[in-house]
Amino acid sequence: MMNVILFGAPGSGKGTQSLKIAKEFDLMHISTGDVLRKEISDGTGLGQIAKDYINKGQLVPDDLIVDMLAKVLDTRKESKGVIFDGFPRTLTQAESLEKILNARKTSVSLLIDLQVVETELVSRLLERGKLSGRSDDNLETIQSRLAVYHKQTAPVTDYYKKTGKYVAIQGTGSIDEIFARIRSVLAKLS
Ligand code: B4P
Repeated sequence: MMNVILFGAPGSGKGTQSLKIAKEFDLMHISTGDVLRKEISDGTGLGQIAKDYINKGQLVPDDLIVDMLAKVLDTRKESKGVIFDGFPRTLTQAESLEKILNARKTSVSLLIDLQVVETELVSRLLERGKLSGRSDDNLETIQSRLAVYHKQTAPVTDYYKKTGKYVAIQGTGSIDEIFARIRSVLAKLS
């Protein structure tokens, strides 16, 4: 199985590129951000809790996210692998993912780190905010999301660097140019 983590700061293009990767390589796409937004729009208990964290640009607590991810994985078993979009975002989540996948007799194949300079991240998210109506795409929340990313999420890369499952890809240029870079890395895996 090919289990790929698409990693990067908010606005780095994870959601955008994950859709293309899932289609090209026939992988299940799991975006924890999308699952949380669905929980919010469905008005579930988890959604009620998640809403406050998302609106402040903070991470939803690990135990809630890990349970949610395990459930999503088990509802969609048939695929050649998974593209994890926006997960793991903390070291605890990375350790939990390993256990969850090991229990299902599989493991992470690779983490792809999409690298984009901060000015570009902010301008992409502000641009999306004009159309998306997303409650977290405003300047104050974006700044908080970026600070959380540097403090809690960026250290996750060390976990994968140690096991040789890390590759950095330049995340600027056209969407198709970036996808071509990702595809050439994944083609070697599949
Ligand atoms: P996410 O939904 O994952 O939001 P994100 O980090 O902003 O990335 P997204 O995938 O949406 O954006 P993309 O870079 O594709 O998370 C939202 C919130 O949910 C988090 O802040 C957190 O509170 C919570 N959450 C989610 N997962 C969690 C977890 N595991 N643990 C705890 N909490 C969690 O694209 C951004 C914009 O750039 C788009 O408009 C796109 O069109 C544009 N774009 C993409 N590529 C481009 C390119 N090459 N050139 C120009 N624009 C481009």
